[in-house]
Amino acid sequence: MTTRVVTFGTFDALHVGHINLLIRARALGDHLSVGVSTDALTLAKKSREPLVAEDVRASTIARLACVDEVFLEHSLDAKRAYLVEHRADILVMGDDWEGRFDEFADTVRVVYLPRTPGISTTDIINSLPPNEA
Ligand code: C2G
Repeated sequence: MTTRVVTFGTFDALHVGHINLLIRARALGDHLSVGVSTDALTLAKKSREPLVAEDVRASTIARLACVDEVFLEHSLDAKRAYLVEHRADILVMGDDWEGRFDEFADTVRVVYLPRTPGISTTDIINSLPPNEA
């Protein structure tokens, strides 16, 4: 019996916090599918364009040993359909989302993992020098 894990994210400016989450998510099962937010969804949920385009973010995530499958996440409202489409047994998210996906506990095990402290894409962006262009 294969235990299939699904998680979602933008994974912009990929960093150790993202990778720690993916490794821990994969360790909860035998197969990990990752929904990578499209550029349009990222703009909608973060009010900024991602630094790295969706195709590059998706292909980068796909190269990680702990990731078995990648798909594009087009909408935050389609999560139940994605979970069915990818035959999820477990939905994993960082605990900044604590409680936000409990509605799916009727069909999957919902796990919120502690975020890696001290790093975020926002901090990385804010640490960059102003664009002199
Ligand atoms: N994360 C983490 N530690 C950090 C930063 C991020 O564990 N220091 C986790 C987040 O909690 C999330 C995952 O890494 O589970 C991806 O983070 P983001 O790319 O910021 O994803 P987000 O914008 O929260 O998109 O449908 C859900 C959304 O697509 C999630």
